[in-house]
Amino acid sequence: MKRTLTLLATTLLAVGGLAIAPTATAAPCASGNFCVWRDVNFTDPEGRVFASSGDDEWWESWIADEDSSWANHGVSAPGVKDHVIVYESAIEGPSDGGARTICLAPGQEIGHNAGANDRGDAHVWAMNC
Ligand SMILES: [Ca+2]
Ligand SMILES: [Ca+2]
Repeated sequence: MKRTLTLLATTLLAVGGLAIAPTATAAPCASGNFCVWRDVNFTDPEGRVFASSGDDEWWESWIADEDSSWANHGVSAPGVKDHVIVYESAIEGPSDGGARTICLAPGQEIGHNAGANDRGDAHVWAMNC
């Protein structure tokens, strides 16, 4: 039942994303990865995608503060960190990354988000948002 509710919540979130970006399709992101694109709707001027299956506490300059769409294709399992939190600053002591710009549940794809646009510098996998 809990899994059913989680899937329902994920579906509702996905529907919300589609309402904002009606032309969005399933993001091209390999299973197990968190993917980021520099343009909205999972696109990039050079066809690049930032894909990461682990934490990255200091994004490379080409994607840092350029992120405009995001997809969490992490694989869910009991006890697995399957959510992804993006931070506005690199996580490098003494910085703790500062504010969270966006957080994605497993399977969630966000084609556009004005509040998080071009702000990310780091991401960490987590149990929850
Ligand atoms: Ca951008
Ligand atoms: Ca930033």
